[in-house]
Amino acid sequence: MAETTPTGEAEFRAGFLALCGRPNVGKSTLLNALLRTELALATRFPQTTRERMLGIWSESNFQAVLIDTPGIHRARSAFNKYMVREAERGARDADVVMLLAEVPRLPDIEAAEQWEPGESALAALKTLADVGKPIILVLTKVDRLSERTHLLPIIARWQGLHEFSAVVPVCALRGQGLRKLREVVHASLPPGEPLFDRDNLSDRGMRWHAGERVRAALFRNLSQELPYSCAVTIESYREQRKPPKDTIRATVHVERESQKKVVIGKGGQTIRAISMQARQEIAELTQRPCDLFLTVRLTRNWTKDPDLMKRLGYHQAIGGEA
Ligand SMILES: Nc1nc2c(ncn2[C@@H]2O[C@H](COP(=O)(O)OP(=O)(O)OP(=O)(O)O)[C@@H](O)[C@H]2O)c(=O)[nH]1
Ligand SMILES: [Mg+2]
Repeated sequence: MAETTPTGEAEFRAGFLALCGRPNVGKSTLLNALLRTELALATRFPQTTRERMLGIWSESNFQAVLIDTPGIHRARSAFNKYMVREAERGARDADVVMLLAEVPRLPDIEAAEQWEPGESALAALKTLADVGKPIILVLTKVDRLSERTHLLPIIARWQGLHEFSAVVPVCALRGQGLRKLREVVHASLPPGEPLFDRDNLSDRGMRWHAGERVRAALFRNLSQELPYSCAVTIESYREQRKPPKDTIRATVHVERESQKKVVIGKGGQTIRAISMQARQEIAELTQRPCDLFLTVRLTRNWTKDPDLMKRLGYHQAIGGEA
């Protein structure tokens, strides 16, 4: 255990902190804001995060290992069930859970006083409360509020539903509320030594992050539904020392033949744009130039077939086992 001052103030604390909530509430954006990097994939589309990822948040007096989880939602397909299990597993593995919930867009204070959380936000709370860990409620996207006073009835409504260890309103995009969140997180972690080297930012290697950058480019270049039918596997990742350069070969898997054409685009236009954007982002992350070669392949109905999902790297919680 870390040495403490007589007041106990300098005691180092460390632990796992899961970021949970409905899809699209801003979990990955908050993780990036806390880590001050664009590590996690965050898009305007729900169900962007597919698997748990650890982001290692090191401060002078604590280390919180942040678990970015997929959104908790009512899942139908085998793959969506996999994502929700990943989220629950994240909460179970944590010392403390953050429930993220968006503030509603409200016209006036009367509407704020009438406001109730939606069914799916309540379902996310129930799922997490059942796990039994202390829960910090983080109210996200407060920049959407026309008046800050609208927050009070919203907070009161939530507090009537569960005994949260703290409630913190934030705007991750503008960095508001993060100092308060830092204090709350420090107070909620158990005393202990750092769990990871301070220089590490993530438990996932560059192979995994490179795949995520390709997925980011898919979201940017394809129409709404198609990125959900895509998976990315990295076939090879070669690091050349002199001159420093990475060469990556990756496959974009689609579910149906017709989707292959769309991803490739007229004369290969779309896949070229995807490759160029992903390559730039990977280079920003590694601080080295990179060559990226993408192939598009049909892996028929992979989101429905647990064996194929496993082959594409989604193998953590299939079959109900954590
Ligand atoms: N206005 C506003 N938008 C935000 C804020 N934080 C996140 N967003 C936006 O909300 C959208 C979803 O953000 P993500 O961080 O991907 O959300 P998520 O909860 O990780 O989503 P899933 O991984 O799909 O479950 C993105 O378009 C973000 O830019 C905020 O503080 N204010
Ligand atoms: Mg996410």
